[in-house]
Amino acid sequence: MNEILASITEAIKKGDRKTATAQTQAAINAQLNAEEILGSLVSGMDDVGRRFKNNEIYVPEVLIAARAMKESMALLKPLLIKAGVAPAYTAIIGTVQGDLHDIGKNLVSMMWTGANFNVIDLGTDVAPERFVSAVKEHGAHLVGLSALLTTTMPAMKNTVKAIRDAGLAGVKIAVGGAPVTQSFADEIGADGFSPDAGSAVDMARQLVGA
Ligand code: B1M
Repeated sequence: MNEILASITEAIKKGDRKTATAQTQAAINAQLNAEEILGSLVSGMDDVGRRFKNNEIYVPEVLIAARAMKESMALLKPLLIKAGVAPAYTAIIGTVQGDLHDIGKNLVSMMWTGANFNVIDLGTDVAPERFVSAVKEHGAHLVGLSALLTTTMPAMKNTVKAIRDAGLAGVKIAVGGAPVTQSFADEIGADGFSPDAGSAVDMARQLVGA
């Protein structure tokens, strides 16, 4: 692998924002292929996700790596647009109605962005109809629902039902959050469940067939 690309991956893994952005700029100046530069960034975030899933690192390290990724992506974005490289998949994410917890949802959003999904984050306390209209508006492939309260788990069920009732057959629904389990996900008819933001990337890729 090209030395600059390898150093970008290493910098993201370490959450080293300065090196990540400097090396991304160096790769751009050296006219390296935009998709390969993107690949080096995604590969760094993949490693962050794997270590988070294995409890080798914790939330602060993920946030620091995601910030390095975000700033490097900002440099790369004009080049990706020029080269016509767009994320292949769009995901809508939000915390369900009645629930204001967003720390875990934001981590999943960052990890999906790091895996090169186009993520539309609807925020917290999102009504089922808003999820439905966002899926239609953006032609989403995936919807991610987060719930942190046992009292808002029924809202997750209602949201899955609203999306199914809207006849959005192609869209996959992923759920997660501290009280959510695989058996609850099965019960409400979700397509996927993951217990953490690292596994949420594997789940998302699997659901959309990436
Ligand atoms: Co709240 N709260 N809270 N709270 N809060 C909990 C969740 C609680 C367990 C605390 C407790 O009692 N021990 C409890 C819920 C009990 C229950 O329902 N079983 C609780 C309660 C009761 C409440 C209030 C009702 C308190 C009150 O007002 N009486 C109230 C509700 C407000 C509302 O939402 N309507 C409330 C309010 C708040 C704050 C606003 C103060 C704040 C939220 C700030 C914010 O999010 N911006 C807050 C916080 C911070 C917590 C705790 C302390 C931490 C939650 C958190 O961010 N964890 C929490 C207790 C605890 O967990 N120790 C608690 C870190 C985060 C990284 O983990 O969100 O689980 P988590 O996300 C993980 C996974 O779950 C998964 O990946 C993430 C990363 O690995 N994941 C997904 C999450 N979403 C996913 C989606 C996926 C896939 C994976 O696919 C789409």
